[in-house]
Amino acid sequence: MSEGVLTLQEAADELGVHYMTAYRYVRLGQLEAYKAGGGWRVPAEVLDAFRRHRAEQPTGGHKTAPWSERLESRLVAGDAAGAWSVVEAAMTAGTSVSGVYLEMLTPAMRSIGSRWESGEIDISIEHRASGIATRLIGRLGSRCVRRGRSRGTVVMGAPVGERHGIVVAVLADLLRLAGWDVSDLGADTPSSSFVAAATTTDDLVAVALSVTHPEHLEACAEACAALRDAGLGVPVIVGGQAIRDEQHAQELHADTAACGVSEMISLLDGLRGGAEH
Ligand code: B12
Repeated sequence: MSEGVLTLQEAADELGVHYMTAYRYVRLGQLEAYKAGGGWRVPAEVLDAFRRHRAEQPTGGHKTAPWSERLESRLVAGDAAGAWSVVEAAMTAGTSVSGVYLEMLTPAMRSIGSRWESGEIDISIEHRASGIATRLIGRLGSRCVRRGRSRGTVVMGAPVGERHGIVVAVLADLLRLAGWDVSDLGADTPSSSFVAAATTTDDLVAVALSVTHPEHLEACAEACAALRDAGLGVPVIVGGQAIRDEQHAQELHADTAACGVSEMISLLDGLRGGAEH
């Protein structure tokens, strides 16, 4: 049993591995560590749990946590380089870009939100994690470039006051991967900007609004009404954590609700005749 908090060199010595091996465990989210006094620190109980898991493996290898937890640990630690290493390792192991977004980043961010709500982590950690998530999306975005002929353009954003914009960027990339062009207006978008973008976009196929916090439903309704009054001839689709169901969408003056990305893609496929081959 180890005691207290160890430096990374002490942890490496206890594990009988080189410092760089222990550093790699940290960077890949396998060994939980935090930064203090200019170096990495490993709580003794974390090291003991890591050792126990390693001993339980028949090969003597380390039983790794799910990718989403490994990513979450790097986001919470404020370790941008480590977060990217986890993403790269997951992709090397066969996870697709959609998988990174839907099975890693989404659950990691949701869990961070729950940990903030329960008082386990400070709001500053959530802000820092959001910054790193934004940078990850920036890097992943280059892998979501649509190839071939465009299937049409979706104008997308979050209404005035709604600052949860990470999700808009994620959805935009996922739609691009499915062959659609996206005009991403981001968070906190005025109704007039939705209308301006929609009325000047060639080959518009739909307008989509994301609402995460119920406080912004009124602004969403206002934007949907403005889009309806503009007579675009394309559906206005709402989605996000604050949207309950189809009836709720209609109360907000939208044409329909999509509860997830695959539902949104099916809706678009329906509008433009089937999935892309
Ligand atoms: C990051 C974050 C922030 C960041 C946002 C940074 C940014 N640039 O986006 C900051 C720190 C700014 C923030 C602020 C606030 N936040 Co916040 N935040 C979060 C957090 C941790 C993650 C959000 C996220 O990015 N999730 C990842 C995305 C990819 O997942 P998703 O939203 O679930 O989206 C998926 C689906 O819903 C769907 N989807 C979403 N939109 C759409 C749209 C369409 C058309 C379709 C088809 C699908 C779809 O697709 C996605 C992929 O599957 C959440 C926790 C959570 N449960 O999500 C809290 C959370 C959403 N925040 C919350 C709160 C309370 C706030 C604040 C009010 C806090 C405060 N007092 O200041 C403010 C509000 C700011 C504002 N005016 O909007 C609460 C909301 C509670 C509630 N009642 O709903 C949450 C749930 C945290 C919690 N557990 O309490 N937040």
